[in-house]
Amino acid sequence: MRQFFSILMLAVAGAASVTGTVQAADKASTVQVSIFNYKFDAETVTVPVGTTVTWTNKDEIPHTVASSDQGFPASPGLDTGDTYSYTFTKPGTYSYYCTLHPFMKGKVVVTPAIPAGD
Ligand SMILES: [Cu+2]
Repeated sequence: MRQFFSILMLAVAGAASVTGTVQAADKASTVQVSIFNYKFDAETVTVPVGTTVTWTNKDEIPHTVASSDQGFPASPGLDTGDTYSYTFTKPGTYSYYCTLHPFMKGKVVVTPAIPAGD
């Protein structure tokens, strides 16, 4: 199980290709989210504040990344292979979707840099 988790973290560091919630590493870094097969993969990423999330369109058709509540600037149309990055500087939950395919939804959960004590 421990080994599986290590592999999981490597997958996240590369191109996130796991379903469900992904826990990022402690340090501020970049987290990759693939856009593939009309889905954001992973749909939910949990990252510490200061993390840059980079979306890469791996579909043959354009997609966008747009905040559901103006929590961050929307991407332009992303053609195949295009990327869009945003650095999240405030903790919170950022829901987003593709304006071309509104059923495509994702979420970035940004946690405080220092975990809250009891
Ligand atoms: Cu789309």
